[in-house]
Amino acid sequence: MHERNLPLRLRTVFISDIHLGFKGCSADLLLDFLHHVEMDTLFLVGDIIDVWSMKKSMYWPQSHNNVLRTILGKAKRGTKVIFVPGNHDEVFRDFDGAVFGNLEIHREYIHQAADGRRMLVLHGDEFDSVVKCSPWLAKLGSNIYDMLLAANPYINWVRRKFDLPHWSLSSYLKNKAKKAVQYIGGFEDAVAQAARKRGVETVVCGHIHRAEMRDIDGILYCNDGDWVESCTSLVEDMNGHLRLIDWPKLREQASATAIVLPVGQAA
Ligand SMILES: [Mn+2]
Repeated sequence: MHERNLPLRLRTVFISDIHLGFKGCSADLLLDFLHHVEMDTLFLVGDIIDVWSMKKSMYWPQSHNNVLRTILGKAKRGTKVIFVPGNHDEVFRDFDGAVFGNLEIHREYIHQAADGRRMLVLHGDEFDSVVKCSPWLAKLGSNIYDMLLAANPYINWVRRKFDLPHWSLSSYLKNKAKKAVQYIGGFEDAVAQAARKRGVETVVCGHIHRAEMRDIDGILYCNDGDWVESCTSLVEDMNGHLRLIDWPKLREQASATAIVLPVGQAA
């Protein structure tokens, strides 16, 4: 099933929140993506290995190994790999500044785009305390929605048995959704504000598993998404144009011979 198209040549690829060692990781799709792209620099923007999850239960299938091997293989063949650890792999933060051939570890990094503009790269968990609201509320809402919907009649049947008032799923979810939107907005604003303070025009982060590229008061906020659910990445082409790639969607749209990048935005 391997197409013979040429790999996409990119200047930079940013991926994060892969969560290797966690059952939810979409390793096969990521491998497919990595086999289709070549880049000068690969940024691993944190939560690459889910050390938290592995401490709870050991899970390490062959495909997760293959992801690491593929990345290290690219480093061996000349790609500069820059690992900016996240909160799930924060043990690697102790290695800030370490250089292993083409692989470097940095707490955060300033990347220079093809047009010379400076891009601050960080994972983003440092802004959880600023936002003061659980990032998982955002995910929770959508994940348990179907489950709750199905359970709703039973929940209310049980509540009636105990003479409890009727519980409204829709108002519960409305509240959750509102909190999720507040959280995401607060997070994005906090990241953009930090970038402004640092004197850069562009910031790249991950952490909240929500791909985004938009202007926030003059700062270009980029979030490369995740490889648990959305399977997204941020890429910079040879001219310094930035694009978000939704790999499953792009794969579906691709012709038999070529994968064409979506129209991008100047970095
Ligand atoms: Mn994270």
